[in-house]
Amino acid sequence: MDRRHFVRLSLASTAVFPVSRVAAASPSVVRLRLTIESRVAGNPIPADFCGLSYESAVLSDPTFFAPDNTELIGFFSRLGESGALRIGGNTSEYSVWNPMDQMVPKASPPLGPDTGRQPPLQRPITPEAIRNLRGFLDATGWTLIYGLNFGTEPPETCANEAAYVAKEIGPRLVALQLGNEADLFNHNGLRKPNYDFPQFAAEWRRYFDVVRKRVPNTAFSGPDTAVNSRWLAAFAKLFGRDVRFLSQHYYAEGPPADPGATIPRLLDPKNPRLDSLLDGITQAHGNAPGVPFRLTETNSCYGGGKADVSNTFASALWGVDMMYRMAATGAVGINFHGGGYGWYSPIVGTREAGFVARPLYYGMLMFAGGGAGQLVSSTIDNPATAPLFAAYALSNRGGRLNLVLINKHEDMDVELAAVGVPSTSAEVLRLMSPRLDDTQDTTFGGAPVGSSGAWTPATASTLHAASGMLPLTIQRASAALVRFA
Ligand code: BDP
Repeated sequence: MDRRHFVRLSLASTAVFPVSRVAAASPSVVRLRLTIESRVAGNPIPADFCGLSYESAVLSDPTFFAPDNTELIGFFSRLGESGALRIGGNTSEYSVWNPMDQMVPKASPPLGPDTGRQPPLQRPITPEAIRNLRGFLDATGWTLIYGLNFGTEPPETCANEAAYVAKEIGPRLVALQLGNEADLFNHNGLRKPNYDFPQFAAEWRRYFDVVRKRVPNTAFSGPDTAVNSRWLAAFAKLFGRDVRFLSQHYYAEGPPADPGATIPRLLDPKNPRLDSLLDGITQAHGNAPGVPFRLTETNSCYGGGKADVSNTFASALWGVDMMYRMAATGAVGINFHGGGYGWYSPIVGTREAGFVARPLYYGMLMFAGGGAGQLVSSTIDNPATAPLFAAYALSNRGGRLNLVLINKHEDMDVELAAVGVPSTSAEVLRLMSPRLDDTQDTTFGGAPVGSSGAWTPATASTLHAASGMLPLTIQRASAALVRFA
């Protein structure tokens, strides 16, 4: 059903609702006060904070990340002047460097996130794929984090690949990574069941030494572990001085067959897996002071995502909250994993069929609207009355105040009084969808994202703050970006 037809039908069905049902469904309201202290600076939001992550296997189709894939370039560019593309995932351990372009049959799309449910398939990466990738990065303004095959290739082959990648990608190469989720190697068949951190550290050192010798001016990052925060902290201690940034992954839920992997759990800010990640980051910072952290792979539900959870509007609210939450912890960036038609992919499709923005993309679009800059202090007076409401304030690079207000409550509107704001007008762009579990009708600023990432806000409303106070309502299951003039 096309979008317009759907909207018409839903309006019609609202109109014929019995009054009593409408009343019963009407949301409750909570009043909150948000105090902004613009002079109390929080963590910076770097220009390349926003990122996407794709499987290495995608490179086995050299036409995917290519300068003439203008449609995908449009979707990337819409997310900001710069961003970081991370190539890795499970398939990085089975992607083989093939220095001969002509001998390789092209892979057939779509290549999405590895679900872990198929036997691993070796796929070639050729020089042509790397040259085209550089063209793609130039067209988008994005940089690259590149995962080498530490799982099944010898360090010398990784060094050959790294040398070519470093030469072709040039200044757009931010870091090389060795190993995707080596903390799971002990039970995914890549190493023996007794594989532990000391063995990983010894191997990492050996690969690092060989590869770095070939590319002495290229930075590394790691450990790119899945969940074991103790490995992250231990890695920071041993290799903190050798890496540009530390990295780990995070999936809020999974596997998809878990009946507990639901929208309410995704939206719950209290998640033991997140607590473990945050603890690991704190310990890593203690072990390697001054070395930043980047969440190089994340999404809602591992195992390729979960239908009717990962692809819903809830993922947009989760995603934008996650981005600011990570920025608030001092992380320098985040990469949402995706590709193909994976349930959690922010952008789905193929060159042949075209690309479409999923709800999660709209969360990233909202983050792009807030822009790079510096977080500033913002405090909700009584957070316990609305535990699923999150607020962030930032001073953008032009020194203007932006507020990001995320109401994940399904049945409660938030009437906010934002105090300590400039007494000027503010533009409000809303992130909305008919329902949390809607998959089709998300809009930002009243407008959908079209082909090639085309987006022009249709309904940016203007509000006026008086005496440093701005009142506004953030309806249930929606978010708002407020940009002061
Ligand atoms: C991560 C892997 C990635 C998978 C993802 C998933 O790095 O390749 O696609 O899990 O299971 O652990 O969705």
